[in-house]
Amino acid sequence: APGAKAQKHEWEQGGRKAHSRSWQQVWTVLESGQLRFYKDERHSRERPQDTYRHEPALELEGASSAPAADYSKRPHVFRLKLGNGAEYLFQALRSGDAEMTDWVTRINAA
Ligand code: I3P
Repeated sequence: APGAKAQKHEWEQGGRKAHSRSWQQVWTVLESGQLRFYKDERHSRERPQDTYRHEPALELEGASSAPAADYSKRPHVFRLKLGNGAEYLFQALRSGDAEMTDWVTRINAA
């Protein structure tokens, strides 16, 4: 199931610190081995090409995800590491740790 989440980009591929590091609230869709981000659910349904800030989909092949136990500024946060080395934090905004665990499981299965 897609869901509302907050996202923070931490590292670019190649190990550079990400340029834009603030939290963004996004609607996230996991489908066909990709994560895509939208302004809201309506955009994801009606305008699937119109991703948040025109960001490309994240390819989950070679990616891994786990709870971000070392990040204590927000609750229900997990980390995504892509195969290319980029890293993101996500915060589950709907139903807490249960939702966070669900995302981690589904990302690792994708
Ligand atoms: C960032 C913003 C983020 C903060 C990040 C800042 O500034 O305050 O909330 O991450 O810190 O760089 P800006 O909005 O100017 O981009 P945290 O919430 O995790 O502290 P960081 O550079 O230490 O990741």
